[in-house]
Amino acid sequence: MNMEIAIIGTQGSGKTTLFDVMTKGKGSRGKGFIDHVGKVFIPDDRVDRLSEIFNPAKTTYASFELFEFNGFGRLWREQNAGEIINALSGFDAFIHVVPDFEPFSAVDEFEEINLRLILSDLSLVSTQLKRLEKERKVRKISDELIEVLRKLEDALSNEIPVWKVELSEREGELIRGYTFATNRPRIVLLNQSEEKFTSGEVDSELERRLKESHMDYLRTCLTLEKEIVDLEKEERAEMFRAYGFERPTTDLLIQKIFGILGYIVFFTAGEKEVRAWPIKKGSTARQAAGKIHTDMERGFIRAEVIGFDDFIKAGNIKKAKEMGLLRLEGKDYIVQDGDIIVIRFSR
Ligand SMILES: Nc1nc2c(ncn2[C@@H]2O[C@H](COP(=O)(O)OP(=O)(O)OP(=O)(O)O)[C@@H](O)[C@H]2O)c(=O)[nH]1
Ligand SMILES: [Mg+2]
Repeated sequence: MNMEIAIIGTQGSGKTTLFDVMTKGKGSRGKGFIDHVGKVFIPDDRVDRLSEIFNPAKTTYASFELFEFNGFGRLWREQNAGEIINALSGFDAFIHVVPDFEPFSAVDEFEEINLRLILSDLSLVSTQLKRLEKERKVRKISDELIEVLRKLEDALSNEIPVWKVELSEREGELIRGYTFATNRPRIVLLNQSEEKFTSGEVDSELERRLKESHMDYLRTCLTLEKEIVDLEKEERAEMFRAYGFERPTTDLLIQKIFGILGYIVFFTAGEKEVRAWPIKKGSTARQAAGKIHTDMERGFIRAEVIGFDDFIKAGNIKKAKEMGLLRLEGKDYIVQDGDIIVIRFSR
């Protein structure tokens, strides 16, 4: 399964601008609450190096699906909250764009989305409770489930998000199947005016609230960034530097998304293709094989593995073998970030 990331934010906050920057303008129109959908390719120097060495017919960067989701923005209606929450089930994380330029108040816009997320979850929980109470008359429903949902309903009614509610392990398990909006991993992107961005000014009240909600945030000026990414490659780097961007926001966002979702990247490399594969940290060699092809997972024998740095040291596979840097690993080997892997399998 590919990672799916949704951009959310109030109307006019800069979602489309961010979407265009991240997909390089190559998205297409979506349906329902989704305005745009596209692929984001993850720039990776290691892929470039491997590509130089293997000179493959095809080079494939890791990617994820990006969506501009307007269920909490222009298309938000409290009475449609149930429908909106249903549309969220596939998203692994949110990028929440908060506008910090005239005439917006960043704090208000941030809180407006928080409120809409809470109202959506409240609608989900209340609908569930009503349904379960009814079903209870004809079949056995776990009291525990009803209790934990009541606990959440109570919290949400007091504007407390799901992530803040203390739950036991058992309670957490009971609600695992529900797709709440207020406990979805989220990164805040503060979309500033050019002046605020270049002067480094951040509203202290907003900063306090972000910190209080343990939310990671990045700052940018999207209109400026969009102008820069539209430039030729050489000019681009220079302009990014001139305007004080540490790195393009897309790169920073990707880094953060990988961090909060716990993803790493492994590589496959050969004459046909050099390719980067995102995978959950802690995955086994066999699971990695399954990402490439189900046949490889089924018929998995072993993996030949070499870390990226070791491979660069050796220069090529033959040399790596001679140097004893290429390791044979079994199905339970835990894949490390940057591993180059060849799967041996039987058909
Ligand atoms: N000053 C300033 N204006 C911006 C910035 N980013 C976006 N805008 C403006 O805000 C308006 C909305 O930008 P969009 O990217 O379309 O915002 P959106 O969130 O997709 O809007 P909807 O999908 O209609 O809710 C445009 O007119 C942009 O030019 C920014 O960084 N600074
Ligand atoms: Mg838009």
